[in-house]
Amino acid sequence: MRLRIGARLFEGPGPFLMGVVNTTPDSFSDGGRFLDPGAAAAQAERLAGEGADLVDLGGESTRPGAAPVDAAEEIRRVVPVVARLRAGGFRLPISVDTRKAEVARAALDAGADLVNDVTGLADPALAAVVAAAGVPVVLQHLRGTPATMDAHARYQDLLGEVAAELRQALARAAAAGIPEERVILDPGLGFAKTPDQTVALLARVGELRALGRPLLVGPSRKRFIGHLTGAPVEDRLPGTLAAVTACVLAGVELLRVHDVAPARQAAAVAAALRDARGGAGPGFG
Ligand code: HH2
Repeated sequence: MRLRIGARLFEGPGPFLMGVVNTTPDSFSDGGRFLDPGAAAAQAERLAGEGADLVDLGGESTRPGAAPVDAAEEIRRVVPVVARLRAGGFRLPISVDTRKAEVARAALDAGADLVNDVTGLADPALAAVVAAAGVPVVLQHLRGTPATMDAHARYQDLLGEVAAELRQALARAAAAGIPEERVILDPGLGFAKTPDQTVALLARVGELRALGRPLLVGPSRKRFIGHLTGAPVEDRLPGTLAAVTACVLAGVELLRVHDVAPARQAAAVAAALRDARGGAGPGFG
């Protein structure tokens, strides 16, 4: 990949790690821990120290069935954290995880560098904000909304339909004036996918490289790991690291994780294996 995000040029196969900080009361794994802006900023600094390449700040949980948050409340949660980090000289690019134009605008004004939209620019107003700011954007695959997505997990051809819908998201971006060179694509693990579908998608994620854009994948602590292992959310790090390894071997450039230090180690070993065999392959073997 070759993409400037804030002050940093991301170049090469990576993998690069996006550390997650949720300033929410109800996120599925870290809800309630970083609601205070000082605690959230401290967590971002901690993840930077663990080797994150950028951080992703979210003020609304997108877990299935999560209660929606209005824009003013989401701004109140996220923007003080961005402002505090920038005032303190935080050196990493900051991503804002939002599907709302007003939140993106306020976070970008406060110093965020990237918009991470789990809806893949379903809202033209958000596309317009991204286009006007000239920032890069993550377009994630989703059907419906986080509240309704579980009902939309029906596919004849899972990989083909996800790829086609990511192409539609790219077209929405282009129509809004966002050049393809600024787009990162994400298949959206667990978003409008059952655990079995998530595993099936992960097994073939490398095929999405044919879309021609850098890939971001977020396996961290997700439901499919619990489904496969019975592990509760707080015990899903080993499963997360297995998924990180699979992604790196398949050529995924960016991983969104809560546990940066362990993911850094897994990603380093996986990247060495990938490179020793001459690069990413279609499978993992
Ligand atoms: N997953 C979550 C949130 N945002 N963004 C992208 N691009 N890809 C993902 O897979 C992704 C995402 C869900 O995880 P988390 O932020 O930990 O939980 P919650 O949505 O409950 O805040």
